[in-house]
Order: sequence, then structure tokens, then C-alpha cells
Amino acid sequence: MTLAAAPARLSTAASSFEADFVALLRGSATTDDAIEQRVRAILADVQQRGDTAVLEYTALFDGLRAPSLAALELTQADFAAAFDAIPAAQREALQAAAARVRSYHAAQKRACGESWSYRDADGTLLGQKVTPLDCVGIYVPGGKAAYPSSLLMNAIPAHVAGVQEIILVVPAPMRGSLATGGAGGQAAPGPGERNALVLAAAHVAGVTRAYTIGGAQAVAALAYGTQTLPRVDKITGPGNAYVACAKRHVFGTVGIDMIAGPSEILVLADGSTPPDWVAMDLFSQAEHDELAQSILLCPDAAYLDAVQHAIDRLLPTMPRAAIIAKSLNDRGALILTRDMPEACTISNRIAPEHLELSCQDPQRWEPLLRHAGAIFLGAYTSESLGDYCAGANHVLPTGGTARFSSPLGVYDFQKRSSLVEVSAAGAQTLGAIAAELAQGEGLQAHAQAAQMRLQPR
Ligand code: HSO
Ligand code: ZN
Repeated sequence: MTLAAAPARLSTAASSFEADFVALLRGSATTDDAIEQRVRAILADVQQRGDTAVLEYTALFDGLRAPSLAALELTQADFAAAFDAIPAAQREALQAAAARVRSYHAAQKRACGESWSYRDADGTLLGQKVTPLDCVGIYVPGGKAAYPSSLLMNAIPAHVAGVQEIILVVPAPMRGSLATGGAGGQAAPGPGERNALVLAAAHVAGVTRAYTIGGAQAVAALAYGTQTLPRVDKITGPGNAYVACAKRHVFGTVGIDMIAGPSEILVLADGSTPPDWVAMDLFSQAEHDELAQSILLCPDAAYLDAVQHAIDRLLPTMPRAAIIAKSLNDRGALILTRDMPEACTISNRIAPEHLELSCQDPQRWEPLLRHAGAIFLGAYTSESLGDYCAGANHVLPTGGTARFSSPLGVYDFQKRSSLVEVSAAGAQTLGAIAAELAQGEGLQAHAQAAQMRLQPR
């Protein structure tokens, strides 16, 4: 069977455009009653029974039996051994990527992650004190979609922020039994054996503890704490529908980063980039997931044809052609716009996770772009470089949420406390204002607390 990918062809000049565009942006259903109920039950159970419940679900869902949660702990020695065991080229790539991600987030911390204060003329001090979270949990999927790069993107900003305890949870990649020790056979892989690159990434990223658990039960363990696991302050990282649902539910008990949807890429092109490059960039996000969305916007119809030809030619060469084809056929689009400004307007309406401005003068159009998780400027800036090693974070708002949210960053692992120190002179001015407003609100104690300080002690 030959696979073909024919993304929808839209034109902003067509009378059907609005209807087609709205249909294109209609996301996949995000709630599922069955998942919802299952997750609620798991959360309540782990909250009540702690380690025992986590172990039972791990045996049930992951086929990994262990006598205790401690037996599922991965140690720093495990990370180091994995790091030493991977090929040298992978080791070097991991370290190079980690160094760039670290520099980027260190710069981010200097720019917007430091405490600040100022003093009024009367000596009153006002400011904000920034402190790192004490303890965070990072969820890394462990099945076929194990992304060591995502571990770097979550753990490094936490580390740069100064978080002391970074706890990784990563589910077992295959069925096995720790209870039997796995001594004389190949049937019992140790935890994480299949994910050497994930463990090696934990080694370079500053993870402090790790457990081979996953799913809603791991989220519950992190959110509520168990006999073995401490309760964390925030949980970050992507996961399947159960994990996403569990994160939604524990929000408020702990912080969460975001609920990540399928990957998205929008390429806004002027027709000057080699069509093969753009086709491959569209594939790069489509290959993540059949529900991923890849869209090309361009004012040049001949260029859209050229990219379609590139898609036709390159698709059969892709190992994940089936996923790419389904994603492009169901959710992809090649959209003809009247001009570049209109392409920018359409892009803002989509508010994509990744936006490639693949044109000759990206600086000219960038000021028109308001909503995107990450903006990649110029033909050489493939989004895939951003996924691994450019340095900026690849955990980004999806599904149009870039209208109101930002990439994962150092700031997600910090919190702020307001600082106020009123001088004796300041108490005169502020006391009069506060007393007036407090009386207006009928709050006498407030008013008097302010008034008492009008006179020096
Ligand atoms: N593009 C994904 C991240 C990723 N890509 C990991 C490759 N590995 C997030 O949108
Ligand atoms: Zn990617």
C-alpha cells in the first residue's frame, strides 16, 4: 500500500475559507468520562493507601512487580552507569544540548528571575523576593515515546532556578518483575534498562531522585506524597491522557506546568526556502502523533504546489510515514494567503506552538506576530533544532493557549513573595490613606492598626 499525504488546500480568498478554517482548528476532544472516572479512583486510592496502591497499579498497568517502592528507585549510580554505557556520540550530543539549554535558562534567570526592590523618598521599601520551589516532580513518559530531550527541558530550568529536590518518575518500558530479581533470564529487565538515554539525561540534568513509576498513580504519589515519596510542590512534564487528566485534578494541591496537547507547527513562508526543507519541517511535528498539526501559510500558490510535490516525494522515505500521513491528511493544511501581512494575521489567529518564519527578511515580519509558543526566524532555523539543542525550552503552549501562556522556564520553578518595609515617615502617609479606606469598608481594626502608627512609639 502506498501512503499519500494531501493536506487540505485552503485559500483566504475563497468564500468557504472561514468555515474551513474553523473546522481545521477544531481540536480533538480533550475529556473522556471513562478516563476521568478511572483517574479519580486512582488518585483517591493512592491518597489513602500510599505506596501499596502505587505498587498495585504499577503491577497492573505496567506489569512491573516490586516488593516496595524503594525497589523501584533509580539511583545516581544507575544514571551514571547509563551515561557511561551509551555511545560516545550520544554522550557528547547530550552534554552539548544540556550546556546550551543551561546557558539559555541562566540568561533567562538573570533577565527575569531575580529579586528586586526600590525605596520611596521616605525610606519605605517595596519589592519582590524570588525563591526557588523546594521540591518538584518531573514526569517523563517511558513507553515508545520516551524523550530524553524533554527530561533536559524540564529538569535543567528547575536546576537553574535552584530547586533542591528534582524527582523524576518514568514508567517501566516493558513488563518485568523486580520481585523475582531477574537473575537467570532475560524476562526481567531492571527498571529503566530500555531507557538508557533517559537515565543518561538524568545524569547530566541534575535529577536528584527517580522512580520507575508512571501513569495517574505516579502523579498522585508526587502530589500527595506516600510513605516513600515526599509530596512535591509542582509537577511538570508531558504524559498520556491519564497523566494529563491526573495533573488537571491535582492542580491546586500542587502546581502544574500545563496540559500539553499534540505537537503543532506552523510554517509561514514567502516561497524562498527550499520546498524540501519546509516539507520535512512539517513532517517533523506530524511524526510525533497522528493528532499533531502541521500547517503552511504562503502567499505564493506555485510554492504550495512545490511543497506538496516535496511531500509526495519524501513521504515514502520516512520510517514513520503512516503517522505523518494520517496527521497531514486529518489535520494538516496548505493555506494560500493574499500577502505576508495576511499570513501573519492568520498565524495570530492560530497561536501555534511552533511558528517558523521561513522567509528572506524574518525581522520585517516578526513584529506582526503576537501569539506563538516559539518563533523560529529564517530558513536555517528548523524547529527540530529547537526541540533538541538551540537552547530555548521545547515545552510550549499548544492548542491556541499561546494566546495567554508561555514556554516552560526558570520562572515556573520559582515563586515570588512581596516585600514591604514601611518607614516611620511612610507610616504617616500610608496610615492616613489606609485608615480612610478601612473605615469605608467598615473594618475598624484595620483602621486602628494604621492609625496607631501615625504617632511614633
Ligand atoms: N516537538 C516536541 C518536543 C520533542 N521533539 C521532543 C522531539 N523530541 C514538543 O512540541
Ligand atoms: Zn518535536
